[in-house]
Amino acid sequence: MLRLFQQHQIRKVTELDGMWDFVMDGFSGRYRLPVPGCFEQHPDFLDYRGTGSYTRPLYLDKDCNLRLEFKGVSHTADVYFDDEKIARHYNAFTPFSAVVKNAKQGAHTLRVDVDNTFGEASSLHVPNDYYTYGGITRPVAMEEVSDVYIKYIHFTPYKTNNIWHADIEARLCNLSDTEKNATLALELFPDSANSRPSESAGKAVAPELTMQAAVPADSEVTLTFTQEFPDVVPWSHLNPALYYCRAVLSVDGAAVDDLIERVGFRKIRTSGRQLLVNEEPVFLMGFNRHEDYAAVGCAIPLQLMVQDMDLMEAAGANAVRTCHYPNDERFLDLCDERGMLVWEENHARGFTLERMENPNFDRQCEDCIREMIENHYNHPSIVIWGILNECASETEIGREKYARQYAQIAALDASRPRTSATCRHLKDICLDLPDIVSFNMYSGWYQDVPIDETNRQEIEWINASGGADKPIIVSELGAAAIYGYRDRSRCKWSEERQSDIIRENLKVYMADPDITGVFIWQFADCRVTEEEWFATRARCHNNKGVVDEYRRPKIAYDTVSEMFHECKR
Ligand code: ADA
Repeated sequence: MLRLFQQHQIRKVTELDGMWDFVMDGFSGRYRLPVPGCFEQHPDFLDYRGTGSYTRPLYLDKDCNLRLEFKGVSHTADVYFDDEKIARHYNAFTPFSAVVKNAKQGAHTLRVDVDNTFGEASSLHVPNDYYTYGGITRPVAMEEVSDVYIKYIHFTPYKTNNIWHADIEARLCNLSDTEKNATLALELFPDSANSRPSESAGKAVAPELTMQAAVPADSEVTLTFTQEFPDVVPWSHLNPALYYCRAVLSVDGAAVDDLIERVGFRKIRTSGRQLLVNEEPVFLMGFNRHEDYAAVGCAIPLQLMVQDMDLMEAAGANAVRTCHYPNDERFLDLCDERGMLVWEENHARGFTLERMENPNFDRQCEDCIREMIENHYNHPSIVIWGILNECASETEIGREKYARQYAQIAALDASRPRTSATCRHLKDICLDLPDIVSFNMYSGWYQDVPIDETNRQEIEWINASGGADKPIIVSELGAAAIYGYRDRSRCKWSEERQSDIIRENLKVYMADPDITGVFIWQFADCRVTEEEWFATRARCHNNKGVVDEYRRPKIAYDTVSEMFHECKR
């Protein structure tokens, strides 16, 4: 399953989840591994960092244009179709695709070489306070696409004269060597499972939109529609009403392709210290959540995503931060359905200037941002785009990179505010750049400092450094505890002390009118790389979860739940 809803009724899609043949360079054995999956799940590869090859047969029952969609391969993929290289992709956390024009009917072989090694070629996957797994870690599908097909649809809702409208951008691709006359028809239907019962359930909520366009040979064109939708129910975290936007592409009068997206009518903007969802201020009470689960690594199946969502909702959270990379679209679909507000961010954690000056860094960040926004644009739950967690924002060269990435996001999507979580306290020189200022602060854990006083000093610094009239989010606060370690001394690393520190921090931040949201670091314990991290990470895990890596709650889970449910903001 690639998404939580059907995206095609005309285009033929075959999901390629299942057992694939696998060989690991340097190992003589031949294996069968599950896809999606991390190869670390196999006892021979528990902590292996290297290169391996997944292979499986494909059978085409007719000549066709074959499109392969990969939702995530960790961390570098080289894709071969019958030994012809058809794609290369870096970054475990963003989707990519490849098209084989006029693939012949019959049996073929698909091979994916994966590489999770560290080195200069990889500027974003580095030894870090989370683990870079190896494998085809998210779903894969093959599709038969017509000569002209729909590459993507971007749906931008907004209100004019108190009536909902949307700008709808459709990107068409012509694979053939002749110009094609295409007609695109769009309709919008309520997702009755996720919208308030309304008389429009099941019926289109606006007249069908159609547009003709000539698509030149071997090229792509963008069609833009604007339509008012007077009768729709808005999406919010309190009532996550969703709609299906269905596009049907016809050539010479015959329907040849389609694409169904799921959207929500909501407008996000900032006003002074406030973050507004449909003009209503919201106080974010969230968790930082790594895609990591004890038994399956980063290849989290839907069942366990749902368990995480249920636990976060039960704790009273209304937000989640996809620390520190774009997430699996099935989880984002869940957030859309449940009304969980999302801060999604590009892939970066804790880079010094030296690491930011890796010759691959700028391009790899740019690719990640483009793929994140192009693929995740329509999720109504994503309300903030983030970049560069705790990178070198205290340096001029770092500032140039922050500014470039903020500008790239604004060019791709002007409808959402941007932020970045800083830890360059009292020396950050980038706070004038984002729409929202966010900071990570571990008062009581790394620094035994008075929380309120430290917070006041930070906010005064923010006010003097370009953030005076912007929302402020505490993007990380927390402490570590080893699951099951109780100690009446309430010493650090005990569950009791973790609960105390989180309670004291939440008391200050939730009562501060200058702060519009908090994200607990972190939801669940996660694996980290031994290199550089073993000394401060017992068990080679980041143990600041309020649940452990098996989602067993610590005392702090109940403390957060008590505080979030009592919050009256
Ligand atoms: C930083 C970082 C997190 C995590 C945290 C910690 O704020 O953003 O990824 O490493 O520190 O646990 O210390």
